[in-house]
Amino acid sequence: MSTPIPQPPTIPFMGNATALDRDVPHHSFTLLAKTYGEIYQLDLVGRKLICVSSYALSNEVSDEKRFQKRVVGALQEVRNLVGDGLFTAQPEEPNWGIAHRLLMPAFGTLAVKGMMEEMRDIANQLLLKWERFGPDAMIDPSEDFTRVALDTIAYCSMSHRLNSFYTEQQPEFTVAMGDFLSESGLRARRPRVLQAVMRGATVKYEADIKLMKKLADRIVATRKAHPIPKHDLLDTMLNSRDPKTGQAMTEQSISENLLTFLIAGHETSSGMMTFMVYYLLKHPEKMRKLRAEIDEVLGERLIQYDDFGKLPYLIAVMRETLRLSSTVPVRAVTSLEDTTIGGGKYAIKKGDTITIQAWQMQRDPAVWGDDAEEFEPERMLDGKFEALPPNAWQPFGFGARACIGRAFAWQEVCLVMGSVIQKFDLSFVDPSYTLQIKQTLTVKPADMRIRAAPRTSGT
Ligand code: MNH
Repeated sequence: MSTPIPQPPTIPFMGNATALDRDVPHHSFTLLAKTYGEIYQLDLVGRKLICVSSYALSNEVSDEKRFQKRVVGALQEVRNLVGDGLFTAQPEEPNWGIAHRLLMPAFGTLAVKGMMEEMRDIANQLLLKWERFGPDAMIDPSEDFTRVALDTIAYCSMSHRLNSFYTEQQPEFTVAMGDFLSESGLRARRPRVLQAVMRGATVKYEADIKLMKKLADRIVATRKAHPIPKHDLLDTMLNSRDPKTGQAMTEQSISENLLTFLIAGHETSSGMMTFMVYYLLKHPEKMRKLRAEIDEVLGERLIQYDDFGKLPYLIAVMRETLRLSSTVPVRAVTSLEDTTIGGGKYAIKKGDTITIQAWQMQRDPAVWGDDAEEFEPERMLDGKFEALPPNAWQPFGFGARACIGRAFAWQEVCLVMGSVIQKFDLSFVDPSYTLQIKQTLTVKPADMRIRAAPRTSGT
């Protein structure tokens, strides 16, 4: 006999929609997990959503033979811009397979290694800015890491310079993308009748989409007309064929995937770097340990690709940051059959949507012990990390639909954060700052301000 899945009390017409915080639904999911435990379900204006928070259940629904990614909610709205691009394609859409097979090698470790100097070009812009602004400047790390991440992905994928570091405000394109992502989230949670009267928001939403599409289409068209002797991702998409079907990507699909990289490749990495600064500043002894490792390996010379393998504590800090604060906080799958999970305990219907709550799952004491809530990079050192149970650390998703940009993000964060810690003494402007969250498609720290004092040698 299965047990009913707990559900908070519903309100007529609204179901549980009012249980979710308008601006930061992430807070509500945390609260609901505290109240209802490893599993609960919500009725979101006619749509049933099952949420799992424990490691055991998350691991079970990470079985691709039984469950498959489903694009729902905010991600469904993001399709308004990027259609069936890699991130937002439904599993049955053929463009996913074509783009996936064609792009996997282009995002492989070796290919990404070849992007090192382009990544450095952009990273240097951040380092120079902080150095020149000096120790008294008040820095919004989230903004500057967004500049780094977005400029890096644009430069590496399509050799286009967004030049975000050369304007005081974020460039028009960045603003349009941020607003588009926030509004996509809001649209997903708005009842239809309300959406219909949101005229102003819709006009702005459509204008943002148009602006971004125009840039991507222009970049593709320009490259087609004027090829350059460079093998970036755009070149791969224009000139390779899917090894399985022999098909080329259509121009529309190329443009939608370029925008996909920009979306998927900037908030995720920039949020991760901002969380990393937060955790290191909250734990000065971990910062000292990381600093000592970097000083010993690098001294004052430039960080190189080969150094990443010699900085195990840096890697552990990165892993631990993503465990506690996955910037993609939820993933959705659907069941391929009527089934049960939890050893027969909970009945699941074919087609039910289940979300994996990464923040809860990656703090499950059953895996991480009593100090699961603590920032403890030591538990992520090589050896221990490999010995974790399957899917216990899953900030990049899983299976066929796992993150294609993982090697890219890893290299970028190693380079940027390794250099930042090497060159600056960071501090909070307000030492009593506690973590606030901003949510769009991803989550990141909000309202955090830091200072970055260039280190004089020997400190
Ligand atoms: Mn990324 C998919 C997290 C950096 C491009 N990414 C995913 C998924 C997660 C994820 C989780 C799976 C989502 C789902 O199941 O619905 N991604 C991250 C994190 C970082 C990240 C935590 C950085 C830190 N991602 C990047 C970068 C790029 C990128 C950088 C691009 C250059 N990610 C993608 C794409 C997909 C994806 C594309 C979709 C892959 C697919 O479905 O085939």
